[in-house]
Amino acid sequence: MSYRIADTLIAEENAGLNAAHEDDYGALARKLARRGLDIEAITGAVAGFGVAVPTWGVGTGGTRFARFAGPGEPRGIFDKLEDCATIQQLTRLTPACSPHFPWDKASDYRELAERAKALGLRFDAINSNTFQDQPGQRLSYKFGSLTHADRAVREQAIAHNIECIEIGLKLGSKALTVWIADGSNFPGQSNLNRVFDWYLESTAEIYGGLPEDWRLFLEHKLYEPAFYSTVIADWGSSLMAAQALGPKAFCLVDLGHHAASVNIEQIVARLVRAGRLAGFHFNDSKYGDDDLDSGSVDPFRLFLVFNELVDAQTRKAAGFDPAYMLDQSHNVTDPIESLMQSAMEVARAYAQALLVDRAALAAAQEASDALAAHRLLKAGFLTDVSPILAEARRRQGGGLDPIATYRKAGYRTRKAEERPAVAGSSSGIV
Ligand code: LRH
Ligand code: MN
Repeated sequence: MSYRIADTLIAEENAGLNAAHEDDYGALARKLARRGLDIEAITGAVAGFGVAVPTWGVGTGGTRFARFAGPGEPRGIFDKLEDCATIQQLTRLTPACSPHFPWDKASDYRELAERAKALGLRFDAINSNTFQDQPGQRLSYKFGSLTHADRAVREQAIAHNIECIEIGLKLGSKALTVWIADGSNFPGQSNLNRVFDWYLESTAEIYGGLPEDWRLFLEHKLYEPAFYSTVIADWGSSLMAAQALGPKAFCLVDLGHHAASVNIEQIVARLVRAGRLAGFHFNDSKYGDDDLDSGSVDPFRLFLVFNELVDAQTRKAAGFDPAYMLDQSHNVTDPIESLMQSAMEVARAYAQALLVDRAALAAAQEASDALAAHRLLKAGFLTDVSPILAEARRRQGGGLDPIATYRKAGYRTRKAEERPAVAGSSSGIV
């Protein structure tokens, strides 16, 4: 029987923290009441909030230079589900995970769906992979996949995406995320127009294979692994494609997929306006697609994104139903600790955005009172909502201090005993 953290241990650990927590929660309740805010409404909203965990994120990540595996690495999708369930058990913020194929391939997907259900998890968007060649693959994706000059390669890539939809149907998923690495490294290597035509032609076939109640998430990325042009490099290309494909196609925003100074929250506002915001791959970055822990470098940027999302939610923007997912690479931390911390930082940005006095903000904006407007917005970000996040966890049986409780449980040590280490070092993101 593989080790699971006992709920009694979580309760014991919480017992030692309860008095201080209740004191902090009471103080924040009084502070927010002075601002005309009901803390219970915010805590309730946070308790209903969720962000999906990427199955590829529970194993130690790496770069092209090296990947330094840690103890108790998950050996396959069943181990990954256990680790995802532990993150949900302690944070109560991650009821779903987002799988990646063929990284998560299994012999019996019904069995996989049952195991996930038994662990209290469901599957969010399925991720396809035509950015690597698999052993025994007939045609290579070296020069592209859905936009390869050779129709046969495009067909192979389309077939893989259709296969991902079939797997997703067995897992109860309702969306397919398509990120392709297709692009060029030399000016002239690609016809920048024709490759977009091939993209539309190929994704139209994938779109045609979508069940009625599914959505197709198109993920743009400025560069890497292509370093001169990327076919779906920005939100504009993604939106053009989504609008050309049909009402079930949406644009997914990975925070790390933009040039350093891009105003991502404005991209979010535009995609919401177009009714085409698929959702997010949350992470943080300082330079490129660093896939660092959400909120670890620029938590204010994450808050500004959630300010647009809460604004859309508040005014009931048409077609607003974003999927929230993390997409990170944990190269130097215990991936479970990083994912718990990141889920809590995403929930923090949401809670802070809920504190913004939107009526007063609109009045200040109408009055062109720049500083008053900025201060009203910043007031949300400057409020320490930790007691609200903790209370939302506590009420659902989670930990008041998930990382301390996880360490106290010795989960990683137990998994190192259960999961024999895989010899030798490697490189690459997973
Ligand atoms: C591409 C990406 C994409 C995933 C991959 C693991 O950079 O963000 O979402 O398929 O990372
Ligand atoms: Mn991503």
